[in-house]
Amino acid sequence: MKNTINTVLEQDLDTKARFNAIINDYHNLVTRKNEEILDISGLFSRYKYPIVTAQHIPVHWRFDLDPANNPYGLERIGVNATFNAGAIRWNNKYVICVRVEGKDRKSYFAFAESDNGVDNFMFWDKPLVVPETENPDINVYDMRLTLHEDGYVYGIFCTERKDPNAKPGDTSSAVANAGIIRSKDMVSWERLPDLISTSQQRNVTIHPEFVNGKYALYTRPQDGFIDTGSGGGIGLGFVEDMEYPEVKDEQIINPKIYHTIYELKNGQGASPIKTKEGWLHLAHGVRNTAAGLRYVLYMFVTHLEDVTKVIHQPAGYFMAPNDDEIHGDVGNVLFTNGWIANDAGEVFIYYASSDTRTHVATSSIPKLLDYCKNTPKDKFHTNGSVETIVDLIESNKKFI
Ligand code: M1P
Repeated sequence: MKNTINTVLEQDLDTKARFNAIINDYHNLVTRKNEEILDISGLFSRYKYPIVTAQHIPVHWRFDLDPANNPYGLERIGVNATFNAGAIRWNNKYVICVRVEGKDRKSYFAFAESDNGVDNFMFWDKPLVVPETENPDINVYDMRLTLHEDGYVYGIFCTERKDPNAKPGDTSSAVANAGIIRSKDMVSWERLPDLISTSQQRNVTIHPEFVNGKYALYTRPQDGFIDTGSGGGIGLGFVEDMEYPEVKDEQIINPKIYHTIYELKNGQGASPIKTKEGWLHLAHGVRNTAAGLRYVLYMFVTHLEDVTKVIHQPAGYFMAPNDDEIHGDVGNVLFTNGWIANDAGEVFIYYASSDTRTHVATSSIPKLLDYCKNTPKDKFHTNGSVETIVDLIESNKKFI
């Protein structure tokens, strides 16, 4: 996949000319028009170019542009990947909060905005300095942005720290939890306590409305840092006060299930979108293969009044990595934690491929509802799938 336009590599330039060429390449990249590619399924369109790659990170975040300090014009602070972006419609712009991972493996958040949601994303002036709790975050990632009816925009992300119970010499064990910030202007952010629950957590986001007067949070309880173990599934729990975010009455509303695309684990994407016919959810499902884990995206709809109740769930995946998307830092992964429905009912799905780059796919609320309501359900056994196909063939006989 060609991510950038590297004229600078084709030339032998002095330092100043090199910087000019780098800036010129950057300008061409961030102003390039994207091109819609219709998917044969009719469910969504992909776009030719990823919307954010490592090369989209502003030049002055990466290079010391003073030739006196940097006579060879070298990149000083490299970027490894730009992925798993939260998203929100804000001040008439499509705003994404990108997980930028440096070459040092640390992730941080950087906001970027676009007028049309599919190209020309420009980063705000600086990355976000996330306010800390008394227990500093070692790594942060995968922000979900949600405008709640209480008037705050909540940013819920994964905060990762070394496992305090790791044995001496174990330099890998970590603990994941949900960190929470909120803002009324998307500029100054207040850090709230981390989620208080009975397990490790990742993929947490807040329902945009109160449910019976309480905050409702989608959770993903897990026994360990990677394995969900006996826990897992997409949960829903209730919090009375976000300043003391203790999750109560957590229940699994969308479990992991044997021999499905969410057999090993799953996780809510961004907060659900309200429609006249229910809450539209986009999530990721994971299964294990001989080649490692495979992450795909799937959808379901919950009841407008009873948000714990799944009322529609198509069998199988909605989107899976295509031939380009399958490659990257962590291959065979599509992941989403941001989407935007605009006033016209168009839906912009921000997804990342293989923990490397960020893309957009577009669809619409009517199409997604039709997909969720009318795609056959999973019958969880092979003959059930064949019966479904045979039924379709029979009903199509009058058309062929
Ligand atoms: O590497 C794939 C994804 O793995 C994790 O997701 P989950 O907790 O569902 O397994 C996250 O680290 C995510 O950032 C990453 O994209």
